[in-house]
Amino acid sequence: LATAAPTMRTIDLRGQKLSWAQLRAVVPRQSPQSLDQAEQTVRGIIDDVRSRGAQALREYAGRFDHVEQDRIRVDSSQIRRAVEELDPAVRHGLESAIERCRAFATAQRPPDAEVEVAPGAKLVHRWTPVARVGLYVPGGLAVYPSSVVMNVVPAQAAGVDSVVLCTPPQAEFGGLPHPTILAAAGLLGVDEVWAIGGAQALAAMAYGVTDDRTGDVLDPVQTITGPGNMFVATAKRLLRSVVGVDAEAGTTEIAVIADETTDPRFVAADLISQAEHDPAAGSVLITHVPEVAEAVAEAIGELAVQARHSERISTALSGPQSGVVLTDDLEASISAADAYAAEHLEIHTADPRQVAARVRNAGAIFVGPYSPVPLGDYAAGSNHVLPTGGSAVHAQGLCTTSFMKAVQVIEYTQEALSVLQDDIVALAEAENLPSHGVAVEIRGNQTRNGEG
Ligand code: HSO
Ligand code: ZN
Repeated sequence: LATAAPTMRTIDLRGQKLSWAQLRAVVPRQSPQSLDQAEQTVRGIIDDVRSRGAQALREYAGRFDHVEQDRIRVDSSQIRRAVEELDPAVRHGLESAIERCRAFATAQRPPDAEVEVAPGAKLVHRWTPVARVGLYVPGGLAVYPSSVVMNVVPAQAAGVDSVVLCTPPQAEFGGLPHPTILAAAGLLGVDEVWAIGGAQALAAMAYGVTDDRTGDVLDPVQTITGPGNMFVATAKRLLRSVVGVDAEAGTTEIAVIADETTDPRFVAADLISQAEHDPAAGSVLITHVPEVAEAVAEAIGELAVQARHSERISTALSGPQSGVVLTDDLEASISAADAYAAEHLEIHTADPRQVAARVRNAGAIFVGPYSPVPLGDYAAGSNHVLPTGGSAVHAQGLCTTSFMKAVQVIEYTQEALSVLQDDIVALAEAENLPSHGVAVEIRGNQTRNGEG
């Protein structure tokens, strides 16, 4: 049965002078109702995994993934076998992605900052990797070996000591994760993989789990990263006080800024490509040229019905989280894009680089007609774990520093300290914390005594 061509809603902003807050409110978004519901469910799952550990994980695997699990941790031999049996074309794709991602991730390693702010007053901003990190790779409607690459490569470039990967068990593969995911882990040298999906995986990594039935131990991690659906994104938000997490990388989104030079077929294909992920995915076209909006709609009509996942695509494009935003001019399109703060923003204009330079809020910006989002999804070398839901106003995509933290190192000489003695004593007195001042004075007095 053919699915009807999807209709995107239109948000007509022409002739309106909206403030930033008003713009933030009118751009397409997922309904907050479904997010609230997810929060209740996820809270229950996290508490359950925390208190009942592996037993709870086995129950969720039965309920959500329809598998009965003997071992939850994947045996290394299964990972090795998956690498051996990997389709050579897929292997080539993964290896080339790993190479480009590694080059970009390595270049992101930040240098330590060292400065002598005054004679004998030395400060170092010293970067160190997080010791142990947990990486989540989703299952759901698709299989994501590419997400293994996106999580593991920057963690390795950061120099973390240990990596655990969690990904859902699959009924089709006897309760093991998808073999291509295992193969990707194997190619990257990751040997700790657990077949746990969804919010329960994040809870397991945050609190740690001992599997009494097998003796396997999942040690707790300090940072969890990875993309996922609404439930995974919610789990990250709820676990933020327990572990470090990367940005909310929930249901995927794409926004496109178009003008009269845009090829509507390119744009239609790209909007459809991200809608393919999930019926809740968001695809947004922003343009001041109504004819282009019409041409894109027409091209979507043609391409969407032919797509393998036409039904899912149609649901996503017709949903409240998708739409066409009509603006007065390119300037207004840039403001709308900034307010939407897309996970992925494509720029298809006469001078795309110039427009890109003026955008502040986006997870990743794809510049010009030959930089489509699927390039970034798989092979560009950039990361595809990116902030969604408008969080790109404050958050960034996964990168090497997501797995690092800086320690501030302070080393003053006695002379350098004595220069500040009066200042510190005065500030300590002003804060009614005089013992702070004493800790400095006591060192000055020693000198004077020593000098006799
Ligand atoms: N577009 C997704 C990533 C992905 N696409 C993986 C295909 N595979 C979120 O950035
Ligand atoms: Zn994608």
